[in-house]
Amino acid sequence: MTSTETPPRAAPEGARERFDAVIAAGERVEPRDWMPDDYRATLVRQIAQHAHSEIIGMQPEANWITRAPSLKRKAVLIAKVQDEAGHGLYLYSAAETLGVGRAELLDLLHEGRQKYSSIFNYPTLSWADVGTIGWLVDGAAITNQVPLCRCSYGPYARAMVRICKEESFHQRQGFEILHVLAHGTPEQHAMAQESVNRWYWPSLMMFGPPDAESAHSEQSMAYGIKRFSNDELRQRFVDMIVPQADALGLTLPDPELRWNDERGHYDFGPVDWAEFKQVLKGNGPCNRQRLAHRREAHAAGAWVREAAQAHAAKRARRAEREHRASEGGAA
Ligand code: BYC
Repeated sequence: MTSTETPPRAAPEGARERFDAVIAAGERVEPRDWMPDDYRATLVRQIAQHAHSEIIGMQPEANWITRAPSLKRKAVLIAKVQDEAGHGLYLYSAAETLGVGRAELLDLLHEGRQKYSSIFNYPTLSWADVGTIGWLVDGAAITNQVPLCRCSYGPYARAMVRICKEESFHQRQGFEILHVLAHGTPEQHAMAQESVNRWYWPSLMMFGPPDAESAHSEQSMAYGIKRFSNDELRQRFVDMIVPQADALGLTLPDPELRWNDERGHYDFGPVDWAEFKQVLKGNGPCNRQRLAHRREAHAAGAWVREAAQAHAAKRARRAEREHRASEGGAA
């Protein structure tokens, strides 16, 4: 049994009531507070999936670092990919406050027992994809993640504040890349449009299945982990990107997309949920490649982890010796 599958623990007297009161008041649950097992399990599941998405998400963009069209674009892209690694670290650290180690979570990812975002199983075929990922993928991420800054679990909410600031910058750089391409030569415009055509629908899938099929939404919303449902956030995203696409001079590949005066929102066509399910089952265009690459990178980094542990152990022994010496000196 792993620490992600801990047996149920009885609540100390009054703990459940205190927990419920914190949630009802919109306050924060902190690591040392008592919490129900299903609250902890849901957080571990979601934060781990989120962390895995950040580090797997480095791959499609890193694919273009060596081929970025200028030194400036290369420097910005390297910084963005490094930011994603940092987001992974904040999130694995947040998960650690729930009593589950990073090594264990990485094992679950590598064994295919924990998910990462469907979006990163699509290939980056052109330079325009770097712009589109910034605009649509980071745009969807921000739409989903800004409400998570108000998540009921303190360490996750605080990690999200910093992540969202960095994601906003990512989104702007993606929009700017696409703006330059869309206003460039006819070939550049066509490359930008072709890229948006490929990424638009998968970006809508990032918000998860429709509410009626979302296994966890109701409980997560009751616990103040999720603040809005999958469909609410998907709608918010579509409403945001339609005018942005106009500003870019690009079209979104949905003939049913139109403003609905009565609803005060854009209507949009049906998402291909069969494709989403296939990607989640491991049958997307790049699932195998992404996991194989991650496993290889992890194995190749073993010596770094061993060296860091040896260094930390040496420092701890020295600190211990100095402590003993100072105690001896004081005596
Ligand atoms: N992809 O009951 P539901 C980023 C799973 S990183 C894969 O609605 P929930 C970025 C779901 O896990 C983007 N799986 O679930 C990084 C569940 O499966 P399990 C990642 C998905 O948790 C680098 C099942 O389907 N962001 O933006 O209530 C560069 C049923 O779904 C997906 C986050 O992780 C999906 N798209 O809601 C650039 C944000 N959707 O666990 C950008 C935090 C659903 O029962 N996460 N599933 O096996 C969340 O907000 C929620 O977990 C979700 C899903 C909205 C994603």
